Amino acid sequence: MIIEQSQIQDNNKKDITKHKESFDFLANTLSNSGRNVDAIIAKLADFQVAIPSWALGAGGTRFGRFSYGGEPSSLEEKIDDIGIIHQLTQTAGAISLHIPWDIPKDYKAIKELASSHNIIFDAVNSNTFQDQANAKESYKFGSLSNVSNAVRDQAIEHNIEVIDIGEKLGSKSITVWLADGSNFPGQNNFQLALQNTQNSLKKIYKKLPDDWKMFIEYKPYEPNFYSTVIRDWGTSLLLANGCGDKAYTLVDLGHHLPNTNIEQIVATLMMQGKLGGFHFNDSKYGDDDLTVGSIKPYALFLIFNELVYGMENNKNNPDLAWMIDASHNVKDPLEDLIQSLEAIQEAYAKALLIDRQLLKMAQQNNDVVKCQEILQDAYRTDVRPLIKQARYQSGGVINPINAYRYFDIRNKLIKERGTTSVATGL
Ligand SMILES: [Mn+2]
Repeated sequence: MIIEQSQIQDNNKKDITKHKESFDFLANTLSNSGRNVDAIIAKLADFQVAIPSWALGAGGTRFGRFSYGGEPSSLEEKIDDIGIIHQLTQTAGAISLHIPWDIPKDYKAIKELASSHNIIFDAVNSNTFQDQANAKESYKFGSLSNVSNAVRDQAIEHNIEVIDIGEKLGSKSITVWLADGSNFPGQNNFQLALQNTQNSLKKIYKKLPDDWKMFIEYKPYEPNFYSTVIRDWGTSLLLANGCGDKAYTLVDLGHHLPNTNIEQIVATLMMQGKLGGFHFNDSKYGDDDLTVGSIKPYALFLIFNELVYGMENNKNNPDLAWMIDASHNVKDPLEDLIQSLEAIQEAYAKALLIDRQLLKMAQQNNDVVKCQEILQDAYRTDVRPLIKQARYQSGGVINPINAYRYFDIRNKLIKERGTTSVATGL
């Protein structure tokens, strides 16, 4: 489903007067305090976040799953859904595929479809956390860390196949997340499991094309509850360093124990030039995969403070691969993703407002009160007119959720695809 550009323009007509008023006021205020509003808007417009192919249907929990109707049941339909989000927000110009759920049948056609929506293929994700039909070996007791050679080889082969598929689509990176670990003390030899994982990753790394990156994701627990082989950023960094220059750590906001200082992790990794990928979501207790910014927006802002600092100061760190890694249980997934994109842009815009010179001076003078005032002055600024302006200038809509509802997109998708279609991989 394609929304006509004229529909977008008509939709913006209702909102433009009110938007202009609030934008002009904010732009004036910011300019008067020495901020370069055009530069901020250009950065917001440039910022693109990948949508993973598994986020477009109802995720469900281990207790149940409640469908929305009109869910995409093929890779083509998933790309179409991201196309809708991108058309409205101009912020979702990339898709992250999960193999084997999303193996294209016709590569040329898939590439053409994506480019018709202005969508590129971001990192490809391997899957060794569940057994595939007809698989010879089982991942029940781990994949890259498994005690069995045959299981490890199968998992390595799978990752290499994922790289091959990604290459055909124009991807430039692979994300490896392992569910490997143990549920009970004594079940695993920690050292052997880590050593096996390092050796397996090295074999995958060897097959990595020169212009590719490998992202190593970590997670402290779940689905294994006693130990996880790649449990934290330090372990991930250790493994990445063991592989080589093209291997990086990936931070997923939900993959930390409660109250972890994620912004400090970001700062440390960027200083080392080793932060490669970033997965957005929000959480209250664990890997809750809730809408970005719905629970801890201030923490997200503090993380963006470090990301912006790193992007400006750590030229040894590559451009990051941004992705939303969330699950949608009680909201329309497309609306949920639009809300997440808005929250990401908001945190980014606020971080761009921080007066870095002033903050540095206050830090040098140990003026703790001033430091907090500078951060919170940026945080308390209502930056939404900047985001709307960036979207509007890029050809998107001023108010994406309103437009999504006004265009009645979910009902149109249900009409097109029916009420029982289920997104593959879920
Ligand atoms: Mn993730």
